[in-house]
Amino acid sequence: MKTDETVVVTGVTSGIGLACARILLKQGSKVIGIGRREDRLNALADEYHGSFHAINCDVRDSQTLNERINELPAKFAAIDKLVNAAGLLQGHGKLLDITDEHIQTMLDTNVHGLINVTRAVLPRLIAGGHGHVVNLSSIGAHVHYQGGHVYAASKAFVDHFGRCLRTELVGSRVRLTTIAPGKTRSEFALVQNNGDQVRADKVYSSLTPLEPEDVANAVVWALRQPTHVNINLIELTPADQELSYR
Ligand code: 8X3
Repeated sequence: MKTDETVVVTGVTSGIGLACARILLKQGSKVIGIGRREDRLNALADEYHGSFHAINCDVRDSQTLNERINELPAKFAAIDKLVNAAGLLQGHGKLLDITDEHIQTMLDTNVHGLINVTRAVLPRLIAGGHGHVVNLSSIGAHVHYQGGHVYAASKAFVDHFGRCLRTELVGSRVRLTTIAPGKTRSEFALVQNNGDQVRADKVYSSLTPLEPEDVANAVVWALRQPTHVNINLIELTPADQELSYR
């Protein structure tokens, strides 16, 4: 499929965000990639010269985010779609085992960051009259498990925020989809384990995890449905992921 559209993707420097960007770019979309790692953003801009516009910004920083969106080059200024993929899990164990900093970072990124980007981009989606927002939630939003607390609840926020926002968007021709993946092989586990690769690898040792491309395929499938169809929610997990804690 060949497309002519501009898509904002957050969390674009790794994992699901990166996989979404690569598929979209391959299909001919222009991508505005938001991420914190300048070297990776520059590499993407070099690789997809002319089709990829980098915004080096933390989604928690709403002021910089709004400035960057408002000063987009003309070629990228009409935004059609938004994929909110930035999100993270930090720390292990029960609520009293994680630090205040872990809690703050997760809530600021997964909740406030998603709100910041959505508010910065939504006026352009509405103006275009055919927009689409895809929010990356998590299976953790739909099941409860020990150690889930702040992270899983932040993803439940993403689910519910999306459902409420969708009621506002009816009639605007802006669609909204929530994607809730289970275990997905990415730097997610490395971040959770503070860069400890051995511990990170153990996260995926008991099953064959989803690959970021598996999730990105679901994202792009939702984006490619006819305009009268709104995919509300997709939940996908590794075939072997235990869900008996539901
Ligand atoms: C994280 C998914 O299954 O590791 O978003 O809790 S899982």
